[in-house]
Amino acid sequence: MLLTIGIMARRALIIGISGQDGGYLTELLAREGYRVHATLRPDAEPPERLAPLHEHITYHSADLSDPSSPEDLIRRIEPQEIYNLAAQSSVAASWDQPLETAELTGMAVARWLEALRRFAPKARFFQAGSSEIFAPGQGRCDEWAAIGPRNPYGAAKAYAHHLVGAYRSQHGLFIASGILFNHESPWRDMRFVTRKITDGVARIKLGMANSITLGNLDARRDWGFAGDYVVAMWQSLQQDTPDDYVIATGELHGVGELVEAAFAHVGLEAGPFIRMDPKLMRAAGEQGLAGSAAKARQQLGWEPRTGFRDWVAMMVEADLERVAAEIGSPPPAR
Ligand code: NDP
Ligand code: GDR
Repeated sequence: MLLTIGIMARRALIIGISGQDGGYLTELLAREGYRVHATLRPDAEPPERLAPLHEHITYHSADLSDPSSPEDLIRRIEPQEIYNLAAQSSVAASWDQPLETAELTGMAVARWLEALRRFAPKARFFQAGSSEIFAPGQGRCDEWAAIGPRNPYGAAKAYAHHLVGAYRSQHGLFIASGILFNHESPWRDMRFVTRKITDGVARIKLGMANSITLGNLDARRDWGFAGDYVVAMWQSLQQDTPDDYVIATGELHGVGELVEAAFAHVGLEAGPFIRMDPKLMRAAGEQGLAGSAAKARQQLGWEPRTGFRDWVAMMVEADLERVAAEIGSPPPAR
């Protein structure tokens, strides 16, 4: 007699699947054999890039500002792993929307942790934290670097960071957090400087634009590739104990350097195409901080695999293809 042993797929809940990291994390979890449950705003459709993954995903319409939403979802789905990626994630926009940012990027985390404590204390929870919690002017930041946010987004993430630590020690819950430095990809939202630049370069190359307007070209960031960073998120939930991990490359690059690299990829000099707008300049944090991912390397075996020029090239190529399709022309041959 043939015995069929049904192996139940592990259930993960991704809060904020429609953003950049949600797509890469879903790819990873699908490869690992998970059933992925995910929240979408009421009436929102899943983004087109998730279409190839639809057979792995169950979508749940959720209004994250509704206090009962985490409890309802956790009780309905009974996830073993929860990844909280949802946030108002733009530093610049957080000055225009400080209350909304505090609510979704900060307060909503308290609602998730409380629902975890009450209804799924055995589930594992990943919180997407940010390097924006750190005070400026430090050397390479590890998990013990001084906290001193300089904008409403960083302040909301700092609140969430402290809350994660408090819930972990007070209630013994498995809550891991990634203190994530900037990470980019072709799925990055256009509000962020990398994508603004690579989209601009593609449009200029294809004759659809003649300039890109930017703020501070001397601003520096520790940038990596998003596809590498979601690996650390997953790994941090596969450990014996929960912890905080800085996820970073340890390298600083300037916005001007990124502009040069993106234009060089299509064989153009950047100079004639760059315009400056003082309104896009920021008051603080422009020197940039580098991160030390030594703990993640050691405990998770994580490392950034994709180099600066490689992911910049990947983004430019993806934007060339997309813009060419928009205007009905083949991407330029090189
Ligand atoms: P995105 O901004 O691309 O995605 C944010 C997600 O949050 C989207 O799914 C978005 O949904 C959702 N969201 C935003 N506002 C609301 C709302 N009011 N109600 C419901 N959902 C909402 O972020 P990333 O994928 O780049 O980042 C993932 C997480 O990692 C975020 O928490 C971010 O702060 C953090 N992080 C990211 C870094 C990076 O460099 N990418 C670095 C450090 C931290 P919708 O599409 O409907 O707007
Ligand atoms: P950041 O990302 O604020 O670091 O937050 P962003 O890409 O917006 O800015 C990076 C740097 O580029 C400079 N800059 C410009 N930025 C934008 N957006 N537009 C411009 O035209 C421009 N010109 C220069 C900025 O001043 C800044 O120095 C990202 C987000 O993903 C957060 O969610 C995350 O927590 C942090 O990274 C770590």
